[in-house]
Amino acid sequence: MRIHKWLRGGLPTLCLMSLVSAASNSTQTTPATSTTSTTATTATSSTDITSAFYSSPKRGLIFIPNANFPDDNAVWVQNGSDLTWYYNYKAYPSTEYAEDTAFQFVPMLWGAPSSFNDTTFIDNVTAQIVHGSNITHVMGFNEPDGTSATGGSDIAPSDAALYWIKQMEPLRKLGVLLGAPAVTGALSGFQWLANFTDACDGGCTFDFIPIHWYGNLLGLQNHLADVAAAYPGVDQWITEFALDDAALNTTQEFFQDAVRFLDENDNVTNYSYFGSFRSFTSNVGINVAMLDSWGNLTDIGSWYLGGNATGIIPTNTSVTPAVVVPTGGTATYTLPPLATKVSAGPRQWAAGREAGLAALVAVVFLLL
Ligand SMILES: *[C@@H]1O[C@H](CO)[C@@H](O)[C@H](O)[C@H]1NC(C)=O
Ligand SMILES: *[C@@H]1O[C@H](CO)[C@@H](O)[C@H](O)[C@H]1NC(C)=O
Ligand SMILES: *[C@@H]1O[C@H](CO)[C@@H](O)[C@H](O)[C@H]1NC(C)=O
Ligand SMILES: *[C@@H]1O[C@H](CO)[C@@H](O)[C@H](O)[C@H]1NC(C)=O
Ligand SMILES: *[C@@H]1O[C@H](CO)[C@@H](O)[C@H](O)[C@H]1NC(C)=O
Ligand SMILES: *[C@@H]1O[C@H](CO)[C@@H](O)[C@H](O)[C@H]1NC(C)=O
Ligand SMILES: *[C@@H]1O[C@H](CO)[C@@H](O)[C@H](O)[C@H]1NC(C)=O
Ligand SMILES: *[C@@H]1O[C@H](CO)[C@@H](O)[C@H](O)[C@H]1NC(C)=O
Ligand SMILES: *[C@@H]1O[C@H](CO)[C@@H](O)[C@H](O)[C@H]1NC(C)=O
Ligand SMILES: *[C@@H]1O[C@H](CO)[C@@H](O)[C@H](O)[C@H]1NC(C)=O
Ligand SMILES: *[C@@H]1O[C@H](CO)[C@@H](O)[C@H](O)[C@H]1NC(C)=O
Ligand SMILES: CC(=O)N[C@H]1CO[C@H](CO)[C@@H](O)[C@@H]1O
Repeated sequence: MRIHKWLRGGLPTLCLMSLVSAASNSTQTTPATSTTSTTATTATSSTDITSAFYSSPKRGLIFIPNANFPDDNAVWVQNGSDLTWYYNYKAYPSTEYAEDTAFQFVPMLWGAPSSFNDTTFIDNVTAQIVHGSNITHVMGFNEPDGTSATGGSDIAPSDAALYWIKQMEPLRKLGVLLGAPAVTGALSGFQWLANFTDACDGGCTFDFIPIHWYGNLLGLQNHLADVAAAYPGVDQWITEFALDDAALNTTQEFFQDAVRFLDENDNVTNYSYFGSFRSFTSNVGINVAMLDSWGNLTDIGSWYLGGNATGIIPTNTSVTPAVVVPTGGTATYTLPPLATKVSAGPRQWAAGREAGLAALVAVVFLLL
């Protein structure tokens, strides 16, 4: 597990970061997160990075609320974009895309509700369906085996089972397919899911399994094979993945090889790449970014949308926000009584010049 930069540029990207103990380069042969008993995968031989790429209906958007550069929101739904669905870690769609019926929204119960009796999530999702929203899939907790320090929702499996039975399971009666809790790519993820399933005692059903991976191609391949062995026949959605903190050519090679692998893998029905932000705001290295510092699509960004290389190089150049969000305040939110391990009290976010802005974004992110 590594320490990550927090909240640079005010983006709440920390909330999305997976715990990774695998090495972040393509030379490692035994991912630390892989269980050796179930896999004997060798990485598919890497191909040269190609300028022309291709589109895929499996691709979706991780939408990160972006108060500083609102014009960027149009990039992902521009004419020709192959992105068909998105999630935003929330129960309800982002206003930016609320009217876009071609861009399917997938709600998520991000973490523990404010109390066991707080049914805001299921009430809201049910109301959306009743009002005619095209909701066919709903995802469970985001990195419940991870702590808040890395953006995990930090829920005990036994608590999560109670929340699931109350607010997720009933949605299946409305014809909605449920995504399992999206655990981190670390070994603890498998343990957490097994404990969750035990605690559910047959009361929790998932139709697909969201997966997070930060690391190299072989690690991704082994991890997906491990998940397939543990949960055979369950559709896999790779809802966060990237080779973080690597050189640009290595990052691009990973992107193309990983995306080809996911498209060819019949177990994988959907995937969303971690990178829909400007390079200088990234907390996982500038080279993963789909936008440069000014909001132009990088090669990876264009490839992901179904286009060809743009030749735009991501940089670490800091750009002044187009919209300055007022600063000040400390992020707080009500701690759920059933949740464990979460330290109590108001949260102090990252210090530094962006702390106020970051705190505000974090409040919006966590409360809305
Ligand atoms: C790749 O990862 C291995 C194992 O963590 C490490 O020993 C090596 O230094 C890394 N190589 C590069 C080029 O980063
Ligand atoms: C991706 O997810 C959506 C749900 O939002 C689903 O309708 C769609 O069929 C999936 N894409 C593929 C290629 O399976
Ligand atoms: C979108 O792109 C297609 C093909 O390039 C073109 O035929 C169509 O007119 C475009 N639509 C808009 C609204 O720009
Ligand atoms: C939760 O709801 C149950 C059933 O309505 C009720 O008995 C209980 O007092 C409520 N708990 C809280 C903390 O409000
Ligand atoms: C869901 O919650 C959001 C935020 O509170 C609210 O704006 C929206 O109207 C709710 N949707 C429904 C259908 O109740
Ligand atoms: C819902 O979205 C899916 C995926 O985009 C699409 O296949 C389906 O036709 C949509 N259904 C309705 C009723 O709009
Ligand atoms: C899973 O349960 C086992 C047995 O109670 C416990 O030792 C372990 O810490 C739990 N792991 C997680 C990630 O919840
Ligand atoms: C897909 O899942 C099945 C189990 O359902 C597994 O046997 C198979 O190896 C998986 N394929 C890949 C490419 O991981
Ligand atoms: C990336 O560039 C470095 C330096 O030019 C080179 O040594 C390395 O082989 C390249 N890696 C890939 C994957 O192209
Ligand atoms: C990408 O480049 C290829 C080869 O030059 C070309 O055939 C294709 O039309 C291009 N795609 C787009 C979306 O421009
Ligand atoms: C980008 O610049 C910031 C200072 O503005 C620095 O803290 C950070 O380490 C740099 N990131 C990279 C990946 O070079
Ligand atoms: C090469 C390129 O397209 N650069 C553009 C990046 O975005 C800025 C701001 O929108 C434009 O001014 C550049 O022309």
